[in-house]
Amino acid sequence: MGTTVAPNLLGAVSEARQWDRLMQMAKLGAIPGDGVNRACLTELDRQARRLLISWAKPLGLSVSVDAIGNLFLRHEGTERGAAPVLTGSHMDSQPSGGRFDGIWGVVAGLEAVQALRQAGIATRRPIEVVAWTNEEGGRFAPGCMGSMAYAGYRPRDAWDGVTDAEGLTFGAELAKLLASERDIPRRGLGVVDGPAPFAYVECHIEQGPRLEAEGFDIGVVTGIQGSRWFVVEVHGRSDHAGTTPLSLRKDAVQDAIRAITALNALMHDPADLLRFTVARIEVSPNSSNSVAERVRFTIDFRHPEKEVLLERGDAIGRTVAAAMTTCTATVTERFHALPAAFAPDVPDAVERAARAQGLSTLRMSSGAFHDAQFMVPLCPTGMIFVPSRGGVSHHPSEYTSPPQLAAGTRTLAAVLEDLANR
Ligand code: HGY
Ligand code: MN
Ligand code: MN
Repeated sequence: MGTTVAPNLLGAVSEARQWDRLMQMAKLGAIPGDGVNRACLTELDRQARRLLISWAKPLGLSVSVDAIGNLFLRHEGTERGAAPVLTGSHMDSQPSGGRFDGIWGVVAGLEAVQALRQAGIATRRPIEVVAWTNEEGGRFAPGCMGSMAYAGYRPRDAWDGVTDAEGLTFGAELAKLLASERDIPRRGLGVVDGPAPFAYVECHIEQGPRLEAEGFDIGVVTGIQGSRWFVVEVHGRSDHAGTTPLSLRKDAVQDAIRAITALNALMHDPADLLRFTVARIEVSPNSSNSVAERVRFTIDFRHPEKEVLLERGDAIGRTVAAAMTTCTATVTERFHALPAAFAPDVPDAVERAARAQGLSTLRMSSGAFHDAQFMVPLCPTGMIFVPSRGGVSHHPSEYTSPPQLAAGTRTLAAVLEDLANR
């Protein structure tokens, strides 16, 4: 156990050390406007993992990696064989992301464990800090591959053939990462190869406006809305833009527009609860004077109610087919995560820990998806939110202040001490 340097656990959490680590991580993939572009399984991702390990090893934490690249930092408990308490998040970012989405949850987990050790607090259960592979799904769709494989929700090799914009496959890029980490001990894959964790708690920025607008310090997350991702491919025929009469065209762009318009009608929600996003559209041959032969566009559809998620989501295929006039279309579902509700154990522990520190708390659900939702079937699960300035995320200007982040990490430290001694 590290030398006892702090009178108590909360005093051992260092706002400055945490902020400094986040700013070091933000340099790996820095983009203008204080943003970060650090896609999973890239050289930048490998550098970020090595930086995290360089902070963990001097603390005496043991480092391991599993078959899908999830990275674990383990703090031993007095009862080595006890099921561990798991905390963490993801290190990959959106292409035009911020300095806190995901990475704060990993750095906060390390900070909380370091504080426990510096305060000389032993825990009965081991605590493991995890960095999940590919939560964002930006480079390789879908997101949450690491946590889905860990939870046995999908086979480890389910996405090996998925390609990125350069045509590189997830399987090949994962193999490259694992080869670069040959020096790191391997471990089994979650509940596929071993027992479930005792509990899971994840720190994450809110990525929405409520905590700031309503003046709360900590979000006690009670659940996560459902998400479904689809890819639509519209197939037409490329023709000369100057010579081909409209009556003979099979214009994939025009039919894709009809499909998106019809989908907007399908997804209309006067209550503005439903989230329907088309944000990636690829056209080929993508030349101004050749009629488009193919359009590929993504759908990100979310809703807090399972019935709506299933009913509207299952109507996407026939809505697209009905919109075709001269082209054909295929619709493929890439991600299917039903709404997840957290059992009271961990949210109650979060609320208790925050209030004991005089922090104000708001019970709320998450509009963003998180790795936590795949932990729900395995063990008591919860999340700790801190405010996002202006509710902004997935943007370089994403911001949460050092004191706000430290309040979240002190809450995490208290929750980990509580859960790891149950
Ligand atoms: O898209 C999401 O909800 C998450 O931020 N990756
Ligand atoms: Mn995230
Ligand atoms: Mn994100």
